[in-house]
Amino acid sequence: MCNVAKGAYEELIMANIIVIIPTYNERASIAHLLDTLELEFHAIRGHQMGILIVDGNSPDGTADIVRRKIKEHANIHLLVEQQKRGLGMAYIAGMKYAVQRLNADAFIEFDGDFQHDPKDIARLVAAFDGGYDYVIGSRYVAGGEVPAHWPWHRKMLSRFGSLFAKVVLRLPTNDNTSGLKLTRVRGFFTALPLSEEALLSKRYAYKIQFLHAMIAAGARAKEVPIAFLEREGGVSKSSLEDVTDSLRVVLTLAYRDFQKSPSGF
Ligand SMILES: Nc1nc2c(ncn2[C@@H]2O[C@H](COP(=O)(O)OP(=O)(O)OP(=O)(O)O)[C@@H](O)[C@H]2O)c(=O)[nH]1
Ligand SMILES: [Mg+2]
Repeated sequence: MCNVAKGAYEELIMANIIVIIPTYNERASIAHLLDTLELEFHAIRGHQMGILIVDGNSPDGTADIVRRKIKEHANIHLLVEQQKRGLGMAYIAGMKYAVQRLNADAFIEFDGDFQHDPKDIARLVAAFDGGYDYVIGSRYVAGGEVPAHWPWHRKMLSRFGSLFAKVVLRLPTNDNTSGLKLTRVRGFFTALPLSEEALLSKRYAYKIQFLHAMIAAGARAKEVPIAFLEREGGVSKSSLEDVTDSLRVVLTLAYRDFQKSPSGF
């Protein structure tokens, strides 16, 4: 009797949460990252945790390392794109796969180079358990940090970019370009711009469009402070084009909002 009641309770709270990790030439960190995530998952009670790697057909053999890890852990999945198509494209492919093929109730966007701390996943999941629909690992709330070694212009661009998006798009959040976040699927998945045609940027700036779409869909958003770390090996794929692209995405979304609003701003 007692077991039946416990079973029913677990069924009620159990969610299938998929951590989506895009990779391009992350051979240096991926095995260590997957092992660390698997260890951290032990600390998360009441949910089924899985990992989906979306590899941009990395020439350094990242996908082969993932295939070896899949033999050790049944909850790791791999999607290999024909070629590197940009971060936004990798994520929309990953999100569709996570929901349609892996039946995800929530997914987490996570970097493949250890810049996100695997320990923070439990904190994002705790906020999801608290009823939030969109949980952002935030560098720009009390307790949040960016890498100390970032040059001043990168610190300034990141901080100013977030502030610019907040003011222009009237967002309630402070870190509007964070790469670490959890999205609740039910009630929100269909509100996301999940096609190449709907996506305003195939690159990093897709993140601003997704945040804007979640807030417009009425998501309860929560920022949890994180320290964004130094990348562990490998090479950065971000470039100045991501900055101009982000500016273009913010202005396009603002223009669309303006067109929709009968009274304007
Ligand atoms: N599949 C795929 N993965 C990508 C692509 N671009 C970047 N990534 C991965 O996405 C994650 C974030 O990219 P990074 O290059 O680390 O970008 P960033 O964290 O903004 O830049 P750094 O702070 O300099 O590392 C990493 O795991 C990359 O390997 C892409 O076009 N396709
Ligand atoms: Mg990185």
